[in-house]
Amino acid sequence: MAMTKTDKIWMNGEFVAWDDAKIHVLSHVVHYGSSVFEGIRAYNTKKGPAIFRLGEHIERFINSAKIYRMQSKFTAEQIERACLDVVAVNKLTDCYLRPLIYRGYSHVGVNPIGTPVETMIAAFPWGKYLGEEAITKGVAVKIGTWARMAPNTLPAMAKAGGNYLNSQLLKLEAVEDKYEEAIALDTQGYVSEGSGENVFIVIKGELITPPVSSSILAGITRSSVMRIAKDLGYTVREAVIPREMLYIADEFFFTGTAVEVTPVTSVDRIPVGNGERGPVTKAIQDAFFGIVTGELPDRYGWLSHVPTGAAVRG
Ligand code: PPE
Repeated sequence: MAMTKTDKIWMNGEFVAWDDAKIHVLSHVVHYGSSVFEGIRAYNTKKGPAIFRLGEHIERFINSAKIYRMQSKFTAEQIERACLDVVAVNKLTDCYLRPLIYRGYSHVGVNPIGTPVETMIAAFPWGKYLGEEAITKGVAVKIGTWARMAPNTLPAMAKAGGNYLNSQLLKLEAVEDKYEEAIALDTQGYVSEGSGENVFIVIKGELITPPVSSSILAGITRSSVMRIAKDLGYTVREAVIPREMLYIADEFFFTGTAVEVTPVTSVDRIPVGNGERGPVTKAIQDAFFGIVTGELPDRYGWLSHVPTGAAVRG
């Protein structure tokens, strides 16, 4: 499962060789989880690589940092520019971008005040999140025994490194029990999200997804799918979902940058519908993959094309 290295990583405004992109072991982030991050995909299109919803990702990135009172030295525009550059410099086409703002090295102690706020962006190839067959065949999930963060504990709307300790507990449990993924309930017992994915169910042709008040990350793929589904003529609702609704849904799918749109075909070994990818999920996938790859018109202005050749800096 080793990752594919690329040439350069952007660190605080400079391109650094992949193997030299290091930090000190006493950095605040290593000890206290003080980081916020993004996951963004670029897809190869006929006009070269294009980054999907770059502006929205960087907006959420800056907002996550704001919640933790972290101020990057770089503006949203500079970070967007650096994302385009990091794809171009590494001559990537289909790839995943990982921007991170983190508290660096100055002192040990919880108090983060005075730590340097660092910014980095890496880009590298990343295939299908839950396996090559997941997109068509679907995945088996269980309800995790760990709940998502309670409101007023860790803010779920911030895409913070620390939140992923909860995600790791869920994922470890899923793998241990031979499932592809675990779904977390919120502390009230309602459906929240997967370890790294938002959830949608389809009941009688209507799409339902949990609201932000169910301790979810406000996913950008989630909002894209809501928009696509409405334009395809489906009703889409944000509603609190009781666990048992997952067992009786006609269809169930995940959304996320890494997972894209992936069908869920069983929950706690109970088949969803007939246990295969359903027609609504397929219709959403066709529209989603068509848009991200530029096969369908970019009717929402979601693609940022990566300038190549002379425009590339660094
Ligand atoms: N919820 C969680 C907890 C989450 O981590 C993600 C993305 C989503 C929902 C979907 O959000 P969006 O990507 O904006 O549609 N998870 C990222 C990290 C996955 C990882 O393993 O790392 C991702 O998909 O990039």
